[in-house]
Amino acid sequence: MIDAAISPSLMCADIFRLREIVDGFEAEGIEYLHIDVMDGVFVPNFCLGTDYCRRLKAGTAIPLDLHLMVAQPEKKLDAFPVGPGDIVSVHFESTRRVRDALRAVRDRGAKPFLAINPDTPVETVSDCLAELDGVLLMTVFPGFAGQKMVPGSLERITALRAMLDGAGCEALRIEVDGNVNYEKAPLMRAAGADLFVVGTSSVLGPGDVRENVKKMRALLRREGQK
Ligand code: S6P
Ligand code: MG
Repeated sequence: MIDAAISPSLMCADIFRLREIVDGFEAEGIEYLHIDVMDGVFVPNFCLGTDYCRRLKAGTAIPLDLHLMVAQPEKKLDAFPVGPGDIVSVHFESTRRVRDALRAVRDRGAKPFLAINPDTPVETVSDCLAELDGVLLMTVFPGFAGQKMVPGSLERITALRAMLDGAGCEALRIEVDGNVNYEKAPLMRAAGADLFVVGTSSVLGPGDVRENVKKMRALLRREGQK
């Protein structure tokens, strides 16, 4: 079982407290910072952009976990400051050249992940396994924070893990994104997820951010030891 890691979704972080929040993440050993990039085309919303990523990269050593919800991401990668250690997820549904997009991520030294929407069959990833470091399995439809998990998501995690393991890809991560709360995260972990995007439902919801991280870690650790 791959070690569990946490990737807080910065679109859910109060911009007026961002420095303090990122300092807290550094102190807690957070593995990645999840950045939602939305172009108003692939999803009906606009979100964090290139300047935000550059400022973040300059201000912290925590690797970026870039979630590109943009049309034709292969044409836009150069605008983002990604390199070794960072994750870049491109959506299967966002381009007809998804393999080119994944290779472009690898060419920049970053880790290519394939993101799939809740209504995209998990088998879709099987064509791209050689290009991947992981799969971002959406547990909500992309575009907005604060949604409820789409029913059937746990079963999809189980099916994807079985498919990856069956193909000899035990080292490929499964990242889950959407409504990762304290109740569902252990269930997602038990189903085979290992990278958890946490937002308004947990770590960036009510309460102290560092205490919330500790609580989430304890829940994931307990589940991982079963
Ligand atoms: C949604 C986006 C996500 C959200 C995250 C928010 O399009 O990709 O990363 O920011 O899911 O967390 P929560 O707990 O509000 O669902
Ligand atoms: Mg996201």
